[in-house]
Amino acid sequence: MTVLPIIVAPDPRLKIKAKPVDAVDDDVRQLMDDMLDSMYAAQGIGLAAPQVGDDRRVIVVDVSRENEDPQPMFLANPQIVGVSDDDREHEEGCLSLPEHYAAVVRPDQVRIRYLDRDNEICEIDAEGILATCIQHEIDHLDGILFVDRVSALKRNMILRKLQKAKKLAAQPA
Ligand code: GNR
Ligand code: NI
Repeated sequence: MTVLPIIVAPDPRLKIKAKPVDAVDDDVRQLMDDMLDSMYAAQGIGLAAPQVGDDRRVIVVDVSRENEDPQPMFLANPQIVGVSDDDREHEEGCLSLPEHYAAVVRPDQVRIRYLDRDNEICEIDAEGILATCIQHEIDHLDGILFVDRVSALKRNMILRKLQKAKKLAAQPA
């Protein structure tokens, strides 16, 4: 059980384009497990490797509710291979933008191709919160945060507040 610290914006490590893994081996599985521990510890429903300072294309997701059995998903090299015509707007949050929320419009349904924890190629159709979450995580792998998908006014307001909080936290008492 390893809980890794989650990087908070603004930070250049959240802006990188992550690199595909060659295969899901023991090393990648270790990363997936540490990410899942870190995600649960932070009470998130998804986490992407760049948020813990790793530049591989790996995400973990669990959108089960608190009163349900956990449903962890492990995805390496996730790719959107199909999207619905209809969109959905969802209030998004991000562990790298703590305490900030904004409505983001994305396709309601997506088909995702990925390598699972056993290095098998899988394809799933996702909709609703699962579709939103997986798209949010794939964005992280491309250096995109949800604030990049809202108005410049909202984006700058959120990023300025986070920048200010960092500066204050860095001040000696
Ligand atoms: O925990 C999270 N909740 C969430 C809510 C709406 C849309 C996306 C998310 S993902 C977020 C965790 C996170 O920052 N993943 O990158
Ligand atoms: Ni996020």
